[in-house]
Amino acid sequence: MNGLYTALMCSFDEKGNVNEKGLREIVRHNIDVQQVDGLYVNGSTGENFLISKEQKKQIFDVVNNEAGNDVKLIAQVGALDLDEAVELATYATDLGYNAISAVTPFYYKFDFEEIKDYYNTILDSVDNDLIIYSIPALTGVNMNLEQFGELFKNEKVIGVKFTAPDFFLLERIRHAYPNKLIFSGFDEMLLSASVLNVDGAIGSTFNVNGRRAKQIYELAQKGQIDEARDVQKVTNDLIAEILDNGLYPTIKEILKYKGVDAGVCRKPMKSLDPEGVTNAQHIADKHL
Ligand code: NGF
Repeated sequence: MNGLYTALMCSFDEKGNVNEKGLREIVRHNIDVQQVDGLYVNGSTGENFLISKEQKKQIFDVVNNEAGNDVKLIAQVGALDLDEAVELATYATDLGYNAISAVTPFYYKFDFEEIKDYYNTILDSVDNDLIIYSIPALTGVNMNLEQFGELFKNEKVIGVKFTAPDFFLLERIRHAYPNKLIFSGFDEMLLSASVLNVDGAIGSTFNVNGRRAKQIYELAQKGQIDEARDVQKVTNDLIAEILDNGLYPTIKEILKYKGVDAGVCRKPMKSLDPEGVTNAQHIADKHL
């Protein structure tokens, strides 16, 4: 399961429906042009928390059908409705997804026993491996080394998608659990995470900048740190401008500019105004 995974965007039409043709184009663009090793489906970048259970299933289907066996597939199934999480985990597993992933339960202040029960409940119901999705900035859930260790005791928990700027904790997890997979989650920090020997990365900007991300990761693995730093610098020039203009709508606009029918974001996420569209096109011309 090592390697670089795109946190896959989904194409929606103006009414918020999944645009299947556009979604297929995004999948192909990531496989054929960005040449990533895998796709992380229905994560934050896929606007997972803005869509219905039926749409999540529809997206799992379409991506699986388009990608076939070309790349590895991870299905993010985490949901506050634990029955839904179990249903989605079963659905994606039956489709043949290589692993599932689940965001830590959020909004309510769950204690650690509740978080552990959430993961074990999902895993008891499916014959698949799971990657914890830890993203404290969005969930407010900050787990420590011991708590990760407690979740890792379940052998079906094979790793973590670590989306946090805490390199102390990242190094401690790497050192303590050499056999678990760690995926770096912040694209702008990929080199720093790669130096700490992560097993791969999952990122939103890989939808448009996947080849450079792979270069950073591979150069770091070979110990070519100066070269990797140069590619991270160019990457961060791009990411800084994408973040300034609005993360997901700008990535969609860049995809559209490249001929990929990426559609619009689901409300209440805003679309870009005409000035934002022009900015996105300038960003693409300048950096891609
Ligand atoms: O979009 C976010 C929110 N994080 C992504 C990524 O960690 C999310 C990251 O690539 C993800 O993998 C998913 O869709 O589930 C950032 O967009 C990127 O580093 C720019 O900051 O924090």
